Amino acid sequence: MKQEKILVIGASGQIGVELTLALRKIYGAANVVASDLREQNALLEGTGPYVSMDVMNKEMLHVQVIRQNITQIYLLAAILSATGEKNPNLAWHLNMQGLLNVLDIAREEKLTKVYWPSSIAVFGPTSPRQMCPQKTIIEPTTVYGISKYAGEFWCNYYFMKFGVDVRSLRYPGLISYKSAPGGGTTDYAVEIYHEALKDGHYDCFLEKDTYLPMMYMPDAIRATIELMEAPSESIKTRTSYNLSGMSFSPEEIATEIKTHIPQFSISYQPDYRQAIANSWPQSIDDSVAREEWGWKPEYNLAGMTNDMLENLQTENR
Ligand code: NAD
Ligand code: AKB
Repeated sequence: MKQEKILVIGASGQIGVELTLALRKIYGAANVVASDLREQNALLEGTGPYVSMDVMNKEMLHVQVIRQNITQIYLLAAILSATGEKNPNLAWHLNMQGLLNVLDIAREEKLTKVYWPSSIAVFGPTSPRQMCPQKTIIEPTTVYGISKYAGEFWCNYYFMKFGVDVRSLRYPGLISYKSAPGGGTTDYAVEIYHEALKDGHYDCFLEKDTYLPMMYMPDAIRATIELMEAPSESIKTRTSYNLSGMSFSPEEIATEIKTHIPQFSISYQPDYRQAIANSWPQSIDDSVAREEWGWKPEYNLAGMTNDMLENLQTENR
């Protein structure tokens, strides 16, 4: 069997750090090259190779792929929903051109696999709000959602036309303690744990009853690796798979935190991110992922809260 050599692009981000570390455990540190626009990352330091690189520079990317004998790419560099609404042109440009650069190189260099995440942000106000199905009305109203939906069809196109084995998940909002989130609407569900431990109070930028689909990072990393390791014939969806973990509101996560920190309090000051959250479904039907490659989440709100607080407290000690 050919030894895989993986390039993770956007490795210094919220998902990238944990995915790089998980891939290094499976494939060996030397076989997973981390790369990012950022010069370095303290959490990745000393764990394996790291190159500073801009995914928009196709020539540089191509040279790295050839020089490092790369066989797989995980593309995580993107601008997320909240930052995207502040700078729509930049979000569209990076989210589209970055993906097209990777897909072209994957085709030319006959890479074995490519991973590229989509998001629940593909759905818009006309999609079903509860248990939003894999195939439904999809009319996104954010530039981030538009770029993800277009990206899904580029992935499908490169698979159908050129046989590029590109796989994708529509992640919900991801919650983690290792690396900070990078400008999304669901970021409140990470900030709230930090603020609960630091100040005992959190001023939330969403209304208390804003339900959104969410997932704890260990489930997201496992889903990504399980998808990428599934036999090609099981992957029948070449746009992107719905993926579900849990759904909760700011009020519910605050109540769960109070079972650990009784004095914790929350207030609500909704801002522009409320409109983004209101345009997304409250829960996701991921039955196609469950049927086609056996997806099953492990964490619920209580299990995640236990783990988040325990790990953040250990880090602060
Ligand atoms: P992030 O913002 O935390 O990380 C993105 C990384 O990409 C950053 O380290 C940034 O420095 C890097 N980057 C930006 N521009 C670059 C460029 N031109 N060249 C190279 N690197 C560049 O994002 P994340 O939360 O880790 O998300 C990763 C992917 O997962 C994105 O495609 C995002 O849309 C998707 N996603 C994330 C979530 C979530 O909740 N975190 C949910 C759904 C989908
Ligand atoms: C965001 O809020 O933009 C991301 C996402 C759901 O894609 N977390």
